[in-house]
Amino acid sequence: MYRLIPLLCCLSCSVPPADPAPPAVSVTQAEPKIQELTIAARGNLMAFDQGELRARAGGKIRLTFSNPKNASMNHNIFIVQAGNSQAVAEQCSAEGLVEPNAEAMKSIIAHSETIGPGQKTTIEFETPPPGRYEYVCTVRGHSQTMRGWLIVEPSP
Ligand SMILES: [Cu+2]
Repeated sequence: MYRLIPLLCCLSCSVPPADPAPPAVSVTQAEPKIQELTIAARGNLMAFDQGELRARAGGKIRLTFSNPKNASMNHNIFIVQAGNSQAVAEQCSAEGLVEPNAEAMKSIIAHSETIGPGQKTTIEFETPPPGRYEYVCTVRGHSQTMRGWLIVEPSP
C-alpha cells in the first residue's frame, strides 16, 4: 500500500493541465439536433399516457411510441396540423393510410405504423415551426379519446 500512494501522487502531479478544446472547425454541416420524445398507449385503454408533448423549434424530433404488453388493441400515432385530427382519423384505418384525400395528406406532419400489443416503433421528422399540433391514433374508433397536443416552443 505504501508504494501505491507515492505512485498516485506522482501520476496526479505529472498530469499536464488540460488544454482547452480546439475550436471546432467543420466544413460539413453539423448533425441536426435531435429531440427524443416518448409516448405510449395507456394500458388497455384507448388513450395515450400523455395528453401533451413538448419540443423546441429546430432540428428533428425522434418519437418513440410503444404499445404496452397488457393492451389488446393495435394503435398508431399521427402528428397533424391543429384542427385536422378528426378529418385525418376518418381517412385512415388500422392499416395506416387508406387513400387519404389530398386535404388530409397536407395536414399530416408525420405518422407511425400501426403496432400491436408489446410493440414499439420510432419515427423521426423535422420539428415543425413553433405552434400547437395534434396527435391522434387513427385506428377506427380511437380518435375521440386517443389524442393530445404537441407543443413546439420557440428556440431560446
Ligand atoms: Cu389507438
